[in-house]
Amino acid sequence: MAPEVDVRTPKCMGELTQIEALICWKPEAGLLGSLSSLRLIQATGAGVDAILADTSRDPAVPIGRTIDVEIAHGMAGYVGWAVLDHFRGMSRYRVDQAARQWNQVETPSPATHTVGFAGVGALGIACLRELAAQGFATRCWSRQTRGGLPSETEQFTGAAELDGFLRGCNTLVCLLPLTGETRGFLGKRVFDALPVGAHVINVARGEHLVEADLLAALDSGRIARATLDVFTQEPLPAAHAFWGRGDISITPHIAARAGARSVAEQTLMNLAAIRQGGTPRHAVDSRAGY
Ligand code: NDP
Ligand code: OXD
Repeated sequence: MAPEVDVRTPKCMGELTQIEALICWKPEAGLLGSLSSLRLIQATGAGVDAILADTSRDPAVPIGRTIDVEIAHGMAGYVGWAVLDHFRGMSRYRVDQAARQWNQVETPSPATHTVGFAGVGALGIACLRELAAQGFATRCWSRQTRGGLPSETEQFTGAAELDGFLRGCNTLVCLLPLTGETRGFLGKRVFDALPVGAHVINVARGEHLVEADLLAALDSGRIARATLDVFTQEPLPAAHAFWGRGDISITPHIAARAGARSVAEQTLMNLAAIRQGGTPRHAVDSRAGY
């Protein structure tokens, strides 16, 4: 794409002080601090928690997130699948197929089912629009009000409106960034505020979930199902309690990826902007932590 660029790989980094831009997702601890000429950190994806966690990082070096149609479509497709699979009870047809049984079960109207999004940023909005287009009632919760929502979507903001938001979510989708404020968000307090029998989908970060609280909420029947793509420890250890549960669907952090081409394009574009005194696209606010 840009033959003039001197590209280094982890096995062949050369003189570290020559490196001007770093493309990464979970950099080796201390690496950022060793790159004294660094002008841009380009995240290969949307989440930057692992980059911000490197305390050797110079906070003045801007970080750009990679947001593209592939990651947005990937996330909207994954969340759409998870909502529909549970809402339409598709698992029963998989069982019926194995038993060669033909059992038609009436499908409720999606308008009777509310999907709530905790976090309605670059990926949350793509998912919300997809579910609204499928006829589901939608609501979202964020720090500030945002534009571009379908007109029927109910919007809630801030701690004061969290309970009101949760009370109406038949499905809750966590698409918050991982910050000091949001770590452990999916815990007892949130589960207790959801309607009995809700479905919880976590596609954000494993550390949003308090695992013991989820198991207790599933055991008590307060939560009917959880769909989890992200985990505190990845890969999820073979001995982990989640694997054996019929009421938890597990995928190995595959919900969405940005395309390699757009990571390259956005890196080149952002570096050019920085050289001209500008800022990267989808720049991270280091103080807010996302
Ligand atoms: P954005 O940064 O674009 O959006 C974040 C949203 O969360 C905004 O609506 C923001 O509200 C809201 N928010 C942040 N802090 C709070 C808070 N304290 N209280 C209430 N709302 C808050 O995130 P993305 O959409 O790009 O990414 C969402 C998540 O998806 C991230 O955790 C990311 O790591 C994860 N991810 C997972 C992937 C996977 O394959 N599983 C792939 C890609 C991303 P406001 O704008 O008002 O501040
Ligand atoms: C991301 C991810 O942050 O893949 O993009 O989780």
